[in-house]
This record gives sequence, structure tokens and C-alpha cells, in this order.
Amino acid sequence: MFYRSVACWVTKRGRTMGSGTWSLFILFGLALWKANGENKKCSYTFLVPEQKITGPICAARGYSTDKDRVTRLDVAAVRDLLSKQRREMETLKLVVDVDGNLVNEMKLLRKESRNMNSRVTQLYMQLLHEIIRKRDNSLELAQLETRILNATTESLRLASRYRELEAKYAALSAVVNNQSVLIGALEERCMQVYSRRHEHPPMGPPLVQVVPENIPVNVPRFTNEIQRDNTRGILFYSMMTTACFSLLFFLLSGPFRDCLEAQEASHSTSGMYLIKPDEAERPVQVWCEQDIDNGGWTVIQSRRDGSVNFFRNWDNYKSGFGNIDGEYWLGLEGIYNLGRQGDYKLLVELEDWMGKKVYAQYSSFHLEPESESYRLRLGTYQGNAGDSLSSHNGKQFTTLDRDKDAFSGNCAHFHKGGWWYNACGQANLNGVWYTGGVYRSKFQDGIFWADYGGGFYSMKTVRMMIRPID
Ligand SMILES: [Ca+2]
Repeated sequence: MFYRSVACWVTKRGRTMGSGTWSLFILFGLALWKANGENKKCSYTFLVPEQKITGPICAARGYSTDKDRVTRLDVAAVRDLLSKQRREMETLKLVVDVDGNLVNEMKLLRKESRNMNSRVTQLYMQLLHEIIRKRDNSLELAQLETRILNATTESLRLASRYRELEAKYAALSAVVNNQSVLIGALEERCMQVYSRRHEHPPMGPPLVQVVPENIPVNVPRFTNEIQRDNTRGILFYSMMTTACFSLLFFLLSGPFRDCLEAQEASHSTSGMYLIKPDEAERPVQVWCEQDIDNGGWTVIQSRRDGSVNFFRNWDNYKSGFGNIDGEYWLGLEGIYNLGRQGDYKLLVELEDWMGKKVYAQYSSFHLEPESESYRLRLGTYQGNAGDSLSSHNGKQFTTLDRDKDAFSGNCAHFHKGGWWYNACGQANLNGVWYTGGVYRSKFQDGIFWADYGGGFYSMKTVRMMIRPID
């Protein structure tokens, strides 16, 4: 049966096999025949060339040992191949494991990358914000620079202007110097001419040498403030108020002979009144002091703030000037007319710059007529200011344009006022109103009362007032 199977398989394959194949099968058939003939004690030996088997192996178990040997070699080779592939698989597994780690690391790296991106974005925003802020700062800096440039330009302009002014000042100084030289030369020329005409150059009056018993205590000041000539506005106001008061008094009562008569007519309030002395041609305004020493005092002179210039001519002193409610001079003619209608006494009220008030009272007071240049007639002194007026008793009135004093020059020029100057005097109540008390001047032209403060102490307020003798 086996033979038939082989023959059949050979027949089928014989159509496609070559001569080599046929030889192989012949040898294979002879071998089989030998195996069957062992029983006949006959043996054959075949030498078959070894060839590599690449295709499927068809082995019949239990029939051929050579054929089993070839198969084992192949199996060993396959095993080698398998072990090799197993190692490669292990290697690949290791590689896969490594790749897994790499994947994890990659994930971590991605996560870190995302974090880094977020951080980078945040930093970018911060950088953007910083850039914007710096741009704003740059704008402010630019504005500041512009301002600095403007200020620098302005300072340069001012410096240039200052240099120009300096140059002008230098030129003016040169002019002044030249003028000074010229004035000096002219003065020298005048002195030469004057000395040819007169034996002696003009001298000022002797200074007051009286050492006062009462010296005002105050801080020495040397301001020599010039009198303010703001009388125009005040005069307008005074004229208006005067007109109102005049109308009022004419309608209601008065004019009175003096302030005592006004007081006796129940006008006990100090203020402006209209009086008309008996011999006066027309009424005049005065300030009536009804509050001190029983009242009834007609104020003939008042100084208190330097608002009125007292360095005036004869006509002004004759008719009077100033403001009734401020500084004023009643007028020599008015004072003369008052004195003609009775016996009057004089009260001089003085206030220093510490606010202390002193007084000097004279038992009688009147003036002689204009033909006698309003000569002063005084009674005896009484008071606490010192007697600085008795030396003027019997003296005529002197103004800058009418010299009636006992001095070779005009005392009014030196003392800058109008007064019953002697040569020149111990009192100058119509002088220059200085602030602060002590003043500096070449001549004693302040409002001084020599027995109170000396000749270089200018009083703060002064009032001269008269009242009929009781
Ligand atoms: Ca004189």
C-alpha cells in the first residue's frame, strides 16, 4: 500500500519534476527496497549530496533516520532564529519600556512647556505693561524737558535783560557822577559868589540845647518819613461833610461864638461845629473838644498823622488849612478874632509814640492883629510837659515867605513850618510829622516840644485848644 502511495505521488509530481529530482526519487526507492529486503540479508549504501531544505518537509515517521536528522538541524536553526527573535523582542521590549519612559517624560515636558508658555505670556504682558508705562514716563520726561528748556530760555532772556539793565545803570551812574561833579562845581561857584557878597556863609539856627525833664521811652527809630500829601481826597470829603454840617447848624442852632457857647447850648458832644466870633466876617468850622477838662475847648491846631503839609506860606496860615476832623490849622485871623471876644486860656496836649499824653496850659492866650504879625501873648505856664512856649511869648508869626523872627535867617526855612519863632525856638508844633519819635535831620524840623523829648523827638499827636477863662 505504501508503494502505491509513493508511486501515485511520484506520478503526480512527475509531470513537473526535472531529471535531478527523478534521480533523488530513484535513490529513495532503492532505499525503501533495501529496507524491505533486510529480511533477505542484503544491504545498500547510497551517498546522497547534502542539500538545504527551504520548502515544507514531508517526513514519514519511523521509515528514515537520515530524514529525521536533517529536520533537527532545521529545527535547531529555527530555534536559533526564534531565540534570536526572542532576544530581539526583549530588546524591543526594553526599547518599548524606554519609549514609555520617554512618553512620560514627554508628557511632563509638554506640561512644563504649557506652564512655560503661560509664564512667558504673563511675562510678555508684564513687559508690555512696562513698555507702556515707560512710554508714559517718556512723555512726562519729554514734557519736563520742554519745561526745563522753557525755563532755561526764560532765564537766559532775563539774564540778557539784566545785562542790558546793568549797562543802562552803568550809563546812568556815569551821568549821575557827571551831574554830581557839575553840581559840586556850581556849589563851589555859588559859595565863592556868596562869600564875595557876605562876610559869613548862611548858618542854621542853634539847635535846641534844652535837656528835657521828661524823655519819652521808646525804641529809637530814624525813619524820617516824608509827609503824605493826600489832602486832595480828604479835602473833598471834608468839604462834603462840612457842607452838610454847615447846613445842619445853620438850621438848628448857631453858629456859636466858640465851643464853650456850643457846650452851654447843650452840645456836649465832641465834633465839628460852626462858630462865628463876634468880629469875624464869616463863620468858620472848628473841632470842639467837649470831653476833656470839662469841655468847651475850641481846637485851633491839630496834628496826628502827617496827612497835611504844614510847610505853607503866610496866606495859608492866615486863613487856615487842613481837615477839621483830621489835621488842620484854624487860621491866624480866626484865632485872633476868637481872642478878641474875651479872655482865653491855652491848652497844649501832647502825645508821644508810647501813647503817653502830657499837657502844657497857659493862663491867658491871645494874638495881636495882622499888622503886628499876629504876635503871641501868653500867660503863665502850668502842666507836666514842661514850658517850651514861654520863650515864644511876644514873638511875631513867621512863615517861609514872611520872616518876622529874631534869627538872621528865616526860621521857617529851617524848621519847615510857620510859628512864633524866636531864634528860633523851643517848640515847633507846625513842623514835619515824623514817625517813631526820634528822627534825624540836619535842622530840627520835627514836631518837637523841647522840654519833652528834646529837639530831635517828634511828637505823635499835638492839639492846641483855647477856652474862655472861668
Ligand atoms: Ca529872621
